[in-house]
Amino acid sequence: MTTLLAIGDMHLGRLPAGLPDSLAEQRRALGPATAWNAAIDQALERQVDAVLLAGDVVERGRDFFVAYGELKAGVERLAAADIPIIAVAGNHDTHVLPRLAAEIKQLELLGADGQWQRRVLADVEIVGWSFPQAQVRTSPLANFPAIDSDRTLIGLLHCDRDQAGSPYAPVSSSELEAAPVAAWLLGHIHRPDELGKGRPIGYLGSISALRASETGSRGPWLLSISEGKLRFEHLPLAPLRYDRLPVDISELDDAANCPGLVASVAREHLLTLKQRGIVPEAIGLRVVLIGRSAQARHMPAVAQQMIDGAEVWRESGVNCFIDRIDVAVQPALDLARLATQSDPAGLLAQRLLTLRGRDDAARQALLGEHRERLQLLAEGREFRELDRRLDDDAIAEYLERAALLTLSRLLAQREQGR
Ligand SMILES: [Mn+2]
Repeated sequence: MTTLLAIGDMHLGRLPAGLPDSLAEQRRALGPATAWNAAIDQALERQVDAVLLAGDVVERGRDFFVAYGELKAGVERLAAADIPIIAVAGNHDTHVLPRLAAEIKQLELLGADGQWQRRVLADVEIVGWSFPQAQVRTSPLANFPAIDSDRTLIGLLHCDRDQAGSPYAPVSSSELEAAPVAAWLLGHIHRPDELGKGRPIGYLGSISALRASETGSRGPWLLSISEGKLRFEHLPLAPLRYDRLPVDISELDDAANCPGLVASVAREHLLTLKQRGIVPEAIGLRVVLIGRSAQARHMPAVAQQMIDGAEVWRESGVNCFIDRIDVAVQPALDLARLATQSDPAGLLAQRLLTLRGRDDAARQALLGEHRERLQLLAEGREFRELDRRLDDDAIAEYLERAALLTLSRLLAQREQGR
């Protein structure tokens, strides 16, 4: 059996952004260098046959010395155990990675000058390509070599998948699928794909969260290859993680109890993580208040108070902080009664009932009116990383939320007018 530890975007030299003030001093300890060291511990403990780096190992050229120190210490520990380190360069480290490879002799750069290159490791062969300059507008797969090998082939590449016109080595899914490799280990996109499912072609993801939008588990992947069969295991050893935390306030009778409820849901979340063996140094919670409540319209103010007064707290040995709070609480309203009225509130209530009802022509017409506009927004650069596919349910959810908010404001105005 051959085992490989595959690491995606590390960006050594970059520090996590947006931490609360009281964790600012720990920024370095919560950054990618800590994850890199933990990954090396795993590589040594599991005695892997090689460590693979899928590009953007280093954030910028001027981080040579930061990366040199951090990378070198790790590479030397691996080299002492005779574990090779094989890397391809990405768009961030096009120039600095070859320089580091020239200085650190155990670090092997694969596919220099944009030429595909192969590296044999027992019964496995790694085939990789490195960025020759910071921008590459054509697909590197156009020059993928014809390979005649009875070893299991593993592709290692930094690229932008299914983004035609991207300056970062655009490749299409169909090109990746057509290549004669057993797996593609990709770098560039920080959100990891589910490599354990189906044909393993996907992004390894960042090794540790670099910003709050990088939610969920981060870390290297352990790949075991035995008689041509591949097994993937994600090792979520990132020192910093962010998670979306839905908190249902439907049962809350007093808004003043909201912080306590958030704390208890956070506690449960951390216990669940702990049971899965995931214990980061710090966790940023992206709270989403959900549910239906008569207090819905007070919740934005409650959320703001919580954010203003938020401090880091310890839970299960982890530093917890609230990164943000979104309010998606729906007002508890008697829609059926409202819908009998012919005023704006009544018209809104009717549309809400249509949205929640069965999928008939009226509902489709309503969704159709907004599909294109919402899709354009979702594809905007700001939201692209969210990778939000807008199906009918997602559109209905957005429309419902907007309509309910408007409706509760209308009703509040009416109350005040009385
Ligand atoms: Mn990149």
